[in-house]
Amino acid sequence: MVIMTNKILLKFAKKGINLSPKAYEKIKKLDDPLDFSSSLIVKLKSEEFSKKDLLSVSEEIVNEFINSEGLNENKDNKPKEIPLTNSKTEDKKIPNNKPNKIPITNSKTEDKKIPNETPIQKENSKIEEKIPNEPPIQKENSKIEEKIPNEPPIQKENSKIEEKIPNETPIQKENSKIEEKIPNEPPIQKENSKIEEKIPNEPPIQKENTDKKNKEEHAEKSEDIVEEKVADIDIKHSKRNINKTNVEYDFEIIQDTSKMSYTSGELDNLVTYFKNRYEKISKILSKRPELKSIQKISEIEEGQTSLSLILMVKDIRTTKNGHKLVEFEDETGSIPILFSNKDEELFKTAERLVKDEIVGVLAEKKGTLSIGTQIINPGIQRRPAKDMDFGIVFLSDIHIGSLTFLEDAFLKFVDWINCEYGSEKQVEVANDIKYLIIGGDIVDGIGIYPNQDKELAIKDITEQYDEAARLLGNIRSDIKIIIAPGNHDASRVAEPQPAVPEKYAKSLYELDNVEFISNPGVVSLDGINVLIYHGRGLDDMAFNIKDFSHEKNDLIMEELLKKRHLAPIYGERTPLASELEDYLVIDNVPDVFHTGHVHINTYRKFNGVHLINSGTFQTQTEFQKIYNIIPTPAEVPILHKGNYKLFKFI
Ligand code: D5M
Ligand code: FE
Ligand code: ZN
Repeated sequence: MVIMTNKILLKFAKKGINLSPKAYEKIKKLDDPLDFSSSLIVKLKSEEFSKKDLLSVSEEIVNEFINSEGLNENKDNKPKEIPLTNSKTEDKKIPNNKPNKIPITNSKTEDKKIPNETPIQKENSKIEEKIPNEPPIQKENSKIEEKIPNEPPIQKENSKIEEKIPNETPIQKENSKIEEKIPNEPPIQKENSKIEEKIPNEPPIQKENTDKKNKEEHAEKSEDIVEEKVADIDIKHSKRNINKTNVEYDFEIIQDTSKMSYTSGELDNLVTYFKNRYEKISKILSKRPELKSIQKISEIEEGQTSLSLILMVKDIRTTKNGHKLVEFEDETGSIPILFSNKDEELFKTAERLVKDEIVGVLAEKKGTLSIGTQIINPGIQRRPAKDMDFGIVFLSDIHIGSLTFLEDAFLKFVDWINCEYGSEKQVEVANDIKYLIIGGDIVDGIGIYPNQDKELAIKDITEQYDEAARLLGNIRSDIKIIIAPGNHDASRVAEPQPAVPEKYAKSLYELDNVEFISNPGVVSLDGINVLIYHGRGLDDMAFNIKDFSHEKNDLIMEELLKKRHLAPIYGERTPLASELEDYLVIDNVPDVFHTGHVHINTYRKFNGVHLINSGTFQTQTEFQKIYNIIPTPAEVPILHKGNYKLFKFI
């Protein structure tokens, strides 16, 4: 709670807002103080208080805001007004995310899960003196913890996942091929040396497609990343193909939590939930050769010097000399382990630890002090490239119903996918598209953040989905559309989120080429496995890990794959429902990991897995202005015959 306290005050302080002690006491007691703080800041900054001078927030202002948002101090304080799908279980589930009701992060397992106290005493002050103070050297993106052998992955069954993970760094991409001449604009070099190209407003001269050649070579080595603006060529305008398609789809839903029976959300469930997370990730970790002879904390003997453990992170502190002191736990106890900043590589890994994640730890025990020597992430095996003779388009965060939704650009996108817009070559790509995935925030929803209604073009959730159905209904019917919910959709807020319910999206359900899935969800598209995750977990990672940011969400995706969890941090921004099973564990490594939510396009390939964030079709909102989030709207990623392309519609 101390950490939470500082975060609340800091949050307001950063925006030049001073909290009165009473106001602070009030906020602290709320179910989701940080989320509430964000909302209040948005209100204060966007409304009558938009002057620059230091604001002081009294208890009255807090009360007024609580009342105006219809919040109950003992209820989930999210200002979301969208009716929920599973109303029976909803109210009970969400309380699990409340820091003041259940001692989540720090002590969640203490009371019930850990009967025995650890034999190792915490003596932080002594530790600090023993290690000299040397600042860690920051190297970005320079190190991969995993040691991953080239073994074919075994799929679809947790118990079969083989995780011998020795040393291998991902092979760097060699984006050596530029397919087209760029007469209008010079290529802009971006991180990962992607090629950005603008296609001239004329049909380009056809050249031999390099895709086949690429397949011959090592996938990650010869990868072709193309970014291009879709040429402003209107070929013809026709209505949606209403005939039933003859295309054969090998479409399979691998993971969909929508129809699960949800838990009641009692404390017992939280314990079961974390136990399940621990067991699932332990199973992966225990295959690692370094962790062959692990023991439990309670089994550590007096005088024992080398430790090999599978542990959950309970708390992370930085000592006054800049080392990381991490309090770990398992079901038998807890243990503090120090990671010295003298060991650069190890320290960098320690800096990426987050609360509630599960890792393997090797340590040297000297008396009461344990010094970490290695942190072992579950990691992933290299994914071999698969043959793919079709294209998948990735969208998210369309935010239909918002005034900032870029309808014109979206209409161009629809025309392109219908093979009616773009250069000849771009239309050829469109012609190969078989699947379209929408990873959440299809509509803008209502009551998602304070004063959102001022930015809404459509103020009724059903009408928003009607509009979505009208727009998506113009897409040719031989493209299968897969829709997962996001935090703006009419699903419950806690993850895993069930599919967008028919009740609010009837018109979408009436389209015969649309499939609905939970968030997260896993589909197999003609053998290409795609993990779809809207991405609230990315927010927590961006805020908690040094060097990570919303812009670098590709690095976050890589880290989540290594951690084998979509939202490891419990009880901060991402509301997680404590189900009996932790569905946010990445059990099986996908071919594609698709996220959205942050409204910033990224692409990266990690150990053969395509990491794709599909950006948005919405320009910056007032809310995003406050967080200085600069979106990359109307840029559409495509996985075309195994190659990544980014087509821009503005
Ligand atoms: O998210 C749009 C953007 O706003 C995305 O970059 C994440 C960011 N976002 C969303 N909620 C929060 C909170 N609570 N704090 C900070 N940043 C946030 P969207 O889901 O479309 O609203
Ligand atoms: Fe969004
Ligand atoms: Zn979102």
